[in-house]
Amino acid sequence: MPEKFTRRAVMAAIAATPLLGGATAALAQEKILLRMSTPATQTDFRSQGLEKIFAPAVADFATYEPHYNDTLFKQGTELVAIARGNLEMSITSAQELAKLIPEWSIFTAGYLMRGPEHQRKVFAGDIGKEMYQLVEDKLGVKLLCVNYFGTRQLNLRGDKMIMKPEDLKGVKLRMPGTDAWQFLGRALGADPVPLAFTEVYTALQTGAIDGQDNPLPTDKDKKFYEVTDQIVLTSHLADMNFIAFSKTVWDKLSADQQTTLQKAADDACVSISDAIVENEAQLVDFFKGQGLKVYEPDVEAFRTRVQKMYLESDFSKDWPEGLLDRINAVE
Ligand code: KDO
Repeated sequence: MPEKFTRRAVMAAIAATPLLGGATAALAQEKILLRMSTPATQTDFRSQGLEKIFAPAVADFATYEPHYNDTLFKQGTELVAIARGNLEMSITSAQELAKLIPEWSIFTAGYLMRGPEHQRKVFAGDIGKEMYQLVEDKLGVKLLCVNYFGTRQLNLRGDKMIMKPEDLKGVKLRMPGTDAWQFLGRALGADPVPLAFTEVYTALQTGAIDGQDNPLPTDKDKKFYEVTDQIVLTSHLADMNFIAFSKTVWDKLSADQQTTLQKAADDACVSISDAIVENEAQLVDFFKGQGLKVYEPDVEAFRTRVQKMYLESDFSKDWPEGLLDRINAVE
C-alpha cells in the first residue's frame, strides 16, 4: 500500500533516511581500506606496480588508497604509524627498519648486496624468514615482499671530478635523515646533510646542497638531472624496499584473502624489480643526452673504505651472529 502524503508519514520517512544511509555505507565499508603512504611520486615504478598489479588483485575485498609525495605521513614515520594502527601500508626500507630494529642495520651497509638477484635470493630463504619474523614480532608489521629499487649513485652539481672518497671531502651530500643513511654518506667520504626526499630538487636548484644519491630511475623520475651536472657511478648501495603491511589488518583477513593479498604483493614486487632493472640499464645514455657527465670512479677505493667503516661501526655490533657470512654465501 502506498504511503499517504501526511505530515506523519513524511516525518517518519525523514527519520528513517539516516538509518538507510548508514546501512548502505556499512555495506560499502565491508571492503577493507588499505591506505598506503610514501614520499615517492605516483609515476615511480613502485607506485605504478602497486596501483596496476596489487590493487586490482585485492579489489574484491580491499580498497587500495595510495598517498604520494609525503602527503599522509612524513618520510620515516610510516612504520610507527602502521604499528600504532594509524596506517595500513607503506613502502619501507632497511634504513627505516634499522631505526626501530637495530639488527636490520646489516642491510643498510654499502657494498653488501650484490644486486637484484642476490637480494631476491637472500629474502626468499631462511634469512628473509628470520628477519621478517623479527619485524613482525617486535613491531607488528608484516613485510610482504622485497623489491629492487636500483643501485644508488652519486648525483652532483659542478664539475669537480670525484674519483675516490677523499675527493668528496667537504661535499654537502644530501642523504635521507636517519643515522643509517647519514653514516653511509660519511663512509663514502662526504659531509652528509639530512633532508626529506620531497625537498631535494629545490635544495639542488638553490645550491643548498652539492649533491644527492639515488638510483638512476629515481633521478629521472624526480628530474634531478635538470638541476645537477654529473653522475658518479659509485654503485655504493644496491637498494631495496619492502611492502610493509599492518599485522592487525592481516590477522583480520580470511586465509583465502591472505593468500590472494600475498600473491598480489609478490607479483607487484617481481614486476617492479624487473621494470627497474630494465629502465636502469638505459639511463646512462639518457643522462648523457641531458648534458650530464657520467663516469665511473675508483669503485674499489670506495668499496674498501665503506666496508671497513661498517665493520668498525657500532651498527655492526647489533648484526646477528654469523649473518654477514650467511648473506655473503648466498649465490
Ligand atoms: C631517498 O629519500 O633518497 C629515498 O630514495 C630513500 C629510500 O629508502 C626510499 O625511502 C625513497 O627515498 C622513497 O620511497 C622515495 O622514492
